[in-house]
Amino acid sequence: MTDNGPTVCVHGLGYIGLPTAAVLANSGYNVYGFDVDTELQSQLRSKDIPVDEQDLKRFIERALDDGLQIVNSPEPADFHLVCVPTPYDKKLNKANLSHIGAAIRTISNVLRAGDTVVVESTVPPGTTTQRVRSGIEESGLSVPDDVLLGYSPETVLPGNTLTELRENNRIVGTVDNSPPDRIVALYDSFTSGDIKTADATTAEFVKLLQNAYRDVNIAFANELAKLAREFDIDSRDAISMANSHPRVDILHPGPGVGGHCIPVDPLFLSHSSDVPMLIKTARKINDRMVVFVTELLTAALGALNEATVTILGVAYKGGVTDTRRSPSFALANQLKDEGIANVKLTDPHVQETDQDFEIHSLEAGLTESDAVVLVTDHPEYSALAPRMFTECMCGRVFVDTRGIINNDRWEAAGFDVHQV
Ligand code: SAJ
Repeated sequence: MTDNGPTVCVHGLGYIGLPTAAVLANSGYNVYGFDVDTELQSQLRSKDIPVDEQDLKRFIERALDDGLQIVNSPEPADFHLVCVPTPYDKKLNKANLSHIGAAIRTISNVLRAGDTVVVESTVPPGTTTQRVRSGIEESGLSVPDDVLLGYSPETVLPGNTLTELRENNRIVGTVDNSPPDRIVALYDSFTSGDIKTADATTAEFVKLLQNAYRDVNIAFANELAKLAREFDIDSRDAISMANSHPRVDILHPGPGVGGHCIPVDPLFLSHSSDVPMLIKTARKINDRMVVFVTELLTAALGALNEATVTILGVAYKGGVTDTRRSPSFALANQLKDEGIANVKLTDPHVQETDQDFEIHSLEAGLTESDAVVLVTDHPEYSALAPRMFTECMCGRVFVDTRGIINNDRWEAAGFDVHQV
């Protein structure tokens, strides 16, 4: 830490807060990192960094060596960045903002006139201007006269965090149209992307519609995959040809949409409004892809109840270890509901999960299996050779929901291959 540079306290050291704290420390700020999880605090102090992107892990290690301080409680700072989770509460059918509320309360304890508070967590439009503002004002300081309050969403792609943190464009929104310059300068210190300014509610809305856009685009691709099957057409060839048009850019069909952002954020837009139809339908289409995959499997296998099915991949997408809302679990549950006797999950990057499923090695997963369903587009799966499969499995059905295996090769090895 330098003695008199500006100070930042980052609240929430998850997959966004921790990298952001590290890049700010690397850009000359004195940075405190605070998380309510005391175990995480001590883990980080002893450089045990729960991050699987190697470049990012090394970068955070260096930042910790160079002065990023993990603190037991929030410190006074010129900037407070709020990067806490905002999960969707299924029962109440709305965003759970309790972590934001708690963060604002602890920030208020150390907040001084002249400080800046920026929310990065994904929130329903209006949260910063209403709930966050009133939380801050309970401290006796007023927004924006005493405290500059803004919202700036993170947009990094898990798997490519460090690069996207440094290169993506950003939006900075402020409350009551207050001048955003201080917040812009903070982000400008580490991003080469453009920084656009707006009001805080627009910035919140933009974050949600980016993820809703992706969800809708994937739902379109998934609907096309289902339609293509009716015409006995390869959906991926068709989409790729359609995308050669200069104004068409359809994403890839698959087993459904996982992760903790894209399946959730559209709900933040739609839960309290009657307007969304497309956004809600896209959610349904993507969630129901596991039913389509089950239909493909049923058609190939005939009777399901005695079958053993192996699911290749538990991570929500290729190259990551994150299993949150992975379509693999939804599919495994769907297959069990359909009466499949034995569903085995396997993943080279995942050893255990918080779900009620054992994770097998590839070999154990394939043993005595009637069919495999490739769910995660891990790079190593596209290079799989049929040999271990033919040696271990008793059946020869392969459903590839990602279109990444070489059909000819697997068909030549005796497999009945089906693609989404
Ligand atoms: N998927 C498809 N077909 C595709 C692309 C993705 O089925 O063509 C699936 C993936 O397999 C995965 C899910 O969608 O299950 C989501 O993966 P993703 O790579 O599209 O996105 P995330 O959830 O890893 O990250 C998204 C990104 N948002 C956008 O691209 C608009 C990221 O930039 C955000 O920062 C992140 O959400 C977030 O934190 O909001």
